[in-house]
Amino acid sequence: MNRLPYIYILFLLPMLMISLNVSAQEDYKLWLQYAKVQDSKLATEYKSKINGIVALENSETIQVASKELQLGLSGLLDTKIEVQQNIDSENALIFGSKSSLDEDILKNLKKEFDQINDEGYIIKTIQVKSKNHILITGKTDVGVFYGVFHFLRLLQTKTSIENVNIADAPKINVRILNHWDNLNRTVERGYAGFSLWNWQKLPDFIDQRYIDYARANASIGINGTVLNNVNANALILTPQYLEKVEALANTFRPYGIKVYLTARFSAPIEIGGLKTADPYDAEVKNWWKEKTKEIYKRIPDFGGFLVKANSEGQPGPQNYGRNHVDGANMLADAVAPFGGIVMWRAFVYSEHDVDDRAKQAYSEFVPYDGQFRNNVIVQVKNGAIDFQPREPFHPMFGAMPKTPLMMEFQITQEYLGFSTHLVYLPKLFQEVLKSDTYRKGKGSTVAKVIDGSLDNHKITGIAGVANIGNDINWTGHPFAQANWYGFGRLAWNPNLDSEAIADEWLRMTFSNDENFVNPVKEMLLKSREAVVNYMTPLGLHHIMDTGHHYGPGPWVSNLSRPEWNPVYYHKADKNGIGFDRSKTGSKATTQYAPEAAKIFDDVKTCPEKDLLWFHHLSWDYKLKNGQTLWNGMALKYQEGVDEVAAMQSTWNKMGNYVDEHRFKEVQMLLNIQHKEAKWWRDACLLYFQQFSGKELPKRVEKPTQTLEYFESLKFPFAPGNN
Ligand code: BDP
Repeated sequence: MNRLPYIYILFLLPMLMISLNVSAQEDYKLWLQYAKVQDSKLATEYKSKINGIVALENSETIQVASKELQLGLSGLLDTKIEVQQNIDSENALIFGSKSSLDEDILKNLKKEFDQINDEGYIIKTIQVKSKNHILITGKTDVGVFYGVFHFLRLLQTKTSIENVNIADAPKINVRILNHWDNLNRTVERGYAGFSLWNWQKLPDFIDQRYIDYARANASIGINGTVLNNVNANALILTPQYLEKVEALANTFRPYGIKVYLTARFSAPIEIGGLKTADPYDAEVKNWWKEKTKEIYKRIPDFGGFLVKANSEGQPGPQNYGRNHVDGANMLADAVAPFGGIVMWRAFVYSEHDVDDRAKQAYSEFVPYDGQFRNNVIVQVKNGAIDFQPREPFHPMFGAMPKTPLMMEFQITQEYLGFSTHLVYLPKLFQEVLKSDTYRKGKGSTVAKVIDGSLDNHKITGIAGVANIGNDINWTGHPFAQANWYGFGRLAWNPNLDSEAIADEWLRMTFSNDENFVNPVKEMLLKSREAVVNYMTPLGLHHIMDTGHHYGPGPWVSNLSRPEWNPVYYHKADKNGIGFDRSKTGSKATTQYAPEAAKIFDDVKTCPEKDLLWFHHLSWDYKLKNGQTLWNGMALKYQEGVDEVAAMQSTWNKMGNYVDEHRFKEVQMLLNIQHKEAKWWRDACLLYFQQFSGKELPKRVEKPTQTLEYFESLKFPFAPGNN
């Protein structure tokens, strides 16, 4: 080693104490519990391999990495870990970036360094002066930090560190959370309390929560955060708020997290005093340039803007007869000199367009392929309607090769039972990422589109609409933490398996005991299909009650915009049910590559899980299992309810493996989920039965109430609906 290592104990104690006070509850600690290793053989191995830790640098990021290692190791190994000044003794855990390594080590790591990008890391057992050590390194400090978290994960998940040799790097550049947080601290579609950002106390008060938020994100490789709602308020761009944003950016910086903001397209009028926000207007262009300069002066690594324009009433370039390219490129030009990007959302549909809503974003955006500046990335929701329990992948992913497209997933459960229902979303995410667009033949998966490998894009991105609020457990449901975690892991590598992610999350969050991990993992993996079954089986979609989207509302038909009404989506009548999007219907299938279109078009090859998304079928249509559509659908609803009952009985046996608080919390939530699953089943089946005119099959339980009762339920104060 050619540089003096540094020690960092000074800051350790006070921070640790603050964090322990706040996180009295296990809930708060997320997957960073760092519980004592129970397996005595492994504990002995770990202790023997980690005599002390040696930091090779003292940048802010390496300081927080060192702190995390000390926190993690002292918990996992239940002993104080020495911070060493040098590596004279054997078995040190050494960490620092490439520039801090000496020639000999560098030479030996050439192969590994070639494999990783700037955010990647290497964790490797090395010899220095014939003594063994474990080295964590990377090309940048943040890479090292990610390596530190990976190393801690090995210990958290019972992995031997006897002879480590790991090189890993993220496959997607922009791995970002989208907070739909308003300046008054309400959260649009938020079910975990109020916004984390305490605007009133910022910039002077830095809540420990901000730091723990950054740690949690860094631990899963999330490197960006959009602080405010896509339904934007221009005030965020005023000096009064930018000062607060700057404080958050300063707090997150050591953790490798860049701050981004949503830009309200009409901001030049609302806060700039201009008469127009026309992107062709010289004054408007200049206003954005100056505004951007002002932001970068405060926040030199500001990430850029996220924009929802001409969608659901938000202002945009179309207000001035311009188009998405004009709007996006104007903002892109403003941020380009500073290395910023513009994430321009493709979530658009119009009440003036009589075409199938599922087709509108494609129709509006695909003609612009290749016309956006190279620092614009178009952000596309995973499906063409809106974050349903299940949607086929959005056709845009297979249709804009000359434009980088980023994925937008919703981690918050707007349409999946809020934070009350246990639904493991990485299953949903993985299903979408693995879907084949067939754009360049078989194997052109959505994952390859968004990681840029299919069309060689330089900027790549993936966004998750956050499910985080100021609830003590962050996400409302202890198991919803898995969705934040899983989003981050898949953002790092969209090819990871959701089962492996569930495994590591459970071990890190709760217990390594196989008697816990195995049954609860199974419960997680089945939970997504359960919610699909009790809400929207066989391709049904958007039949939630309107506005708040809480509970069933298949009967709703009186809203001003046709495509806001559930009846628009299920089209149930006495002849059958489903939305015909095939060649004989809206022809939405033609927006897919021919191979995919063919599969969806033909009722025989269309996956049954997507059947009623693409086809309108008679109640007597025969499903693959021989059941009629009516019976099959009713049985699916029942299956969903039964699955929740199975989840309850699994969980009820887990009391010995989990702290009492979380055990009870999950138990109560599962009880609500079971009640609500039955509500869904009964309300939907009673409603659809009016059209099918058929009896419920025997295995389906009798409804608990009448249809009139279900239709009469009103929820004026359902959360998340501002
Ligand atoms: C819908 C939500 C709405 C969001 C919108 C969006 O209901 O609150 O503003 O998406 O993504 O799912 O812009």
